[in-house]
Amino acid sequence: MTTPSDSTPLLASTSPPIAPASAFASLTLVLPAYNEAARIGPALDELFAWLGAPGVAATLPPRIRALVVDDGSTDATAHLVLDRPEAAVPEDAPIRLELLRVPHGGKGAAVRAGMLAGDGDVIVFTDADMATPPDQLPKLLAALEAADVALGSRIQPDGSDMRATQPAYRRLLGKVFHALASVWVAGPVQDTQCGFKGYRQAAAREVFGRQVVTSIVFDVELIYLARQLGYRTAIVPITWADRRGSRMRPRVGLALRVAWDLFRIPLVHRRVRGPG
Ligand SMILES: Nc1nc2c(ncn2[C@@H]2O[C@H](COP(=O)(O)OP(=O)(O)O)[C@@H](O)[C@H]2O)c(=O)[nH]1
Ligand SMILES: [Mg+2]
Repeated sequence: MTTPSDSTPLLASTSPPIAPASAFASLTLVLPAYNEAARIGPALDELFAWLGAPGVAATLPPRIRALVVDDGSTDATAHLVLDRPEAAVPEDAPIRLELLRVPHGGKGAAVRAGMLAGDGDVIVFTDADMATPPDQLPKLLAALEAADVALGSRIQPDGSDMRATQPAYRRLLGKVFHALASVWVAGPVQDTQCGFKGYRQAAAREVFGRQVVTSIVFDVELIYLARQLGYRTAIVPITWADRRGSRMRPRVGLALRVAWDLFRIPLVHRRVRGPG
């Protein structure tokens, strides 16, 4: 005779694990891209392969928009995006690829344009080279169920640092930058520069509506604004791997711009205060 307690483990082991559905109805994934013809094809292959993998859709919001923001690429980036099958599906398809073209203004300006154009309940930006693999998205979405802002972090709970895959000069520049940013602007956030951050829509409208910095310092400004506005902010450890073909070139002009932008953030936003 089979008792209920005998049959329970059998049932559990033959059923697929049921992953929790997302609490959100829609997601916009903003992908800034500038002259990315060499990298955007494989990166979008990786993204859409993951989104279409068995079991993945059930864990994500039912409506997903991937929004590539191209600010005047002079190569085939825009064509490569528009020619993809995911861009040719109907407007109301569950998963769709879109292109937003804006005047050239740098990564910060492109991200701002995408974050303000995105209509998802949650809006996430991520580097178009997929340095953060798409399978990290559920971690960010889960964090946003209890937070307004979720910041990807390449530093793991055990202290190991995914930025170890970067070239040595980038790690050194990163340390100098962090020392300046943490004292003056960013406070306790350890990895300000991770290109993987998510916002509930209302927080995105508020924060990106106030963003003025368009250089690589814009990430620090976002953290500063979220703090001033009193948003609940989650730090989300994610896996990450440096991808070849970085567009960042360390130059004197860039260093001066970074110093100036860091300096002015608290001054520009000195009157920004959250409710209460
Ligand atoms: N739209 C836009 N995207 C940019 C610009 N500069 C960098 N990006 C994007 O920002 C992301 C990260 O750039 P990447 O060169 O990989 O920088 P790194 O990973 O920090 O070395 C990529 O998706 C780039 O295409 C820019 O001027 N405009
Ligand atoms: Mg990169």
